Amino acid sequence: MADVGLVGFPNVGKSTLISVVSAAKPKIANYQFTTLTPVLGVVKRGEKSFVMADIPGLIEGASEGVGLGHEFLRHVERCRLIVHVVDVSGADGRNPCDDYGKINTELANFSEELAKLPQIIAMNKCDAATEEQIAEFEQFLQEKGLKAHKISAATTQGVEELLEDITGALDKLPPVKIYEPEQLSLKELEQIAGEKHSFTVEKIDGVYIVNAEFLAPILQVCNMEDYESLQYFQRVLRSSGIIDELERQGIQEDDVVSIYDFEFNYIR
Ligand SMILES: Nc1nc2c(ncn2[C@@H]2O[C@H](COP(=O)(O)OP(=O)(O)OP(=O)(O)O)[C@@H](O)[C@H]2O)c(=O)[nH]1
Ligand SMILES: [Mg+2]
Repeated sequence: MADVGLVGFPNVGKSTLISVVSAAKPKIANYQFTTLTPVLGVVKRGEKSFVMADIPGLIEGASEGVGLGHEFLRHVERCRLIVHVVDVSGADGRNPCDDYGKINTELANFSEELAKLPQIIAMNKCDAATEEQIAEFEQFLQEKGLKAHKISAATTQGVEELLEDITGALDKLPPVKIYEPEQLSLKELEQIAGEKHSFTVEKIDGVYIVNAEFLAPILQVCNMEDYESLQYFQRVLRSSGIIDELERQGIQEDDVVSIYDFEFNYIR
């Protein structure tokens, strides 16, 4: 569970940033989607510390499942603060003003919680940007009453001030929202599962990928090592129509089903 989530388009320098402020050593490369799964880093600030999460870059449509960011946005939802990283040098021929708007649209489309999270904006790659580029983006933000940190993750210019700002903001924010499954009774969960909920099943490379938002809280509470939990989960899959859909798509004994982080072999 992270305090701060780094959010931005691919290749804007999120992994570079986490690598200079923490001991995390994610892969960094000059192409999109270098980061495939979230990386956590502990940022130490004197006596204090906070956890930062580097997630795969988001692209347009991420809130509907395009690219890699989608399933990780759920993790960001539980962060206390977003650091929105923008490449102000336009290295990939992108426009930072457009980027900024597009990412926020994706966050808002994904959930209200994400849209409401406080944001600190980091204009990265200032070392490679022209003064005009920096001024233009600053002007764009100013019109919205916003400010950004001018940083270079590569040279660490401005990074210290960014961290100071993050620590100050975290001090004033409520603690990480810990999902408390025990607050949901089995009955309530059954109710969630019994209601009509949408899901999709897609077969990719022989694996049946199930996307069903309503299963997320259930997966959180079910300990799949535990027989009763597993039985319960199977009931939910059946009552929600997911099993029927898998069978309709021709699932065979032992085929792999993947639901978020949980994978299992289908058994009749
Ligand atoms: N000039 C310059 N290059 C940078 C800076 N920060 C990162 N880069 C370069 O930008 C490229 C992408 O950096 P990453 O940190 O991998 O970007 P990312 O946002 O994690 O990318 P994804 O994981 O694909 O989403 C690398 O070649 C970095 O060396 C910076 O401040 N200045
Ligand atoms: Mg990365």
